[in-house]
Amino acid sequence: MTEQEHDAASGGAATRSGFVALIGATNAGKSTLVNRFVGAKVSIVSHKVQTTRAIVRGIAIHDNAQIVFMDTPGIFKPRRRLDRAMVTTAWGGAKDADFIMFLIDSERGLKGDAETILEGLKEVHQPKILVLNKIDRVSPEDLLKLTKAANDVVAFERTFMISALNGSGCEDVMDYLAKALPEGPWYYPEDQISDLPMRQLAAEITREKLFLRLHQELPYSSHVETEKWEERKDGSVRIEQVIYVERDSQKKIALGKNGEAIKAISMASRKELSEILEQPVHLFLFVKVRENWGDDPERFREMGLEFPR
Ligand SMILES: Nc1nc2c(ncn2[C@@H]2O[C@H](COP(=O)(O)OP(=O)(O)OP(=O)(O)O)[C@@H](O)[C@H]2O)c(=O)[nH]1
Ligand SMILES: [Mg+2]
Repeated sequence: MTEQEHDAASGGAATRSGFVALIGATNAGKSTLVNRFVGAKVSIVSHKVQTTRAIVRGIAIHDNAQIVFMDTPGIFKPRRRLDRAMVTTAWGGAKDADFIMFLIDSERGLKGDAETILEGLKEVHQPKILVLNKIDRVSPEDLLKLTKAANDVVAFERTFMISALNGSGCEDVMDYLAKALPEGPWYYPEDQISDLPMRQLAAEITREKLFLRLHQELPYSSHVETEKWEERKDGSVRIEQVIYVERDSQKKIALGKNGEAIKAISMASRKELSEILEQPVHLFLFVKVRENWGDDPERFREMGLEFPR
């Protein structure tokens, strides 16, 4: 679409566009919110911490604005090399954005990582809004206290109270951003909702199922890559993916007794992939041990992360 056509589509008003980075502690609900704004699943979600590993751009159109939401990894105190890469990436995302959205899990409040991030935000100079999420879990009184405490540290343009899960308050955030972003042409074609290549989204969907199904340290020690993608004449697609783990004992857990775990993960992933792709999917999962993949620059490149030295 040309700029003129955009103008026509938006009733003559000038188009607006920009990048909005979602920053927050891990598990605050950033990915849930991006999916809600976009109206489709572009970023994986789990109840576990450190689900998102690289920046995922989810693209939404609201009124005459194209808003590019940058879902970032949650910020926490890093231990492993992968942790460091994730946290650096999150702050890097903030630097590249026109607008910063600081998302807080209202139930957790400003404890721990959220407080550290708030301090860090003092050094970030783009306009910032505060978004209190999970309001379905807390009292209005606590929300007011939290609003005050956070605004005492950083001058936010506005504070919003939302539930990314049930959608309450989300429209107000979109209304605000659509007006606040700078005038300019749209960055992406109108029908594009994400910049993640399909192969990578498919790997992420499998990683989500792994996070949901497996416990303890395994989700954090694993990594999924799509190795083959073959469109078939009958309209189906054959996808081969490798789940990398670090140790043989982890491979056993990933496979499960009689292969039950891997079967369940594969079924759940295949089901969702065929919904997203709107075609039958044949999914083949392989579990491979690759010691220290968490120190392998190639794996980081695959994930879209810088390799921290
Ligand atoms: N009750 C409630 N739960 C929510 C809400 N928004 C998100 N959640 C839940 O919070 C958990 C974490 O959500 P994610 O979207 O993965 O959080 P995240 O901030 O992207 O987490 P990381 O990627 O690990 O940094 C999931 O179990 C969500 O279902 C909400 O508004 N209310
Ligand atoms: Mg996330």
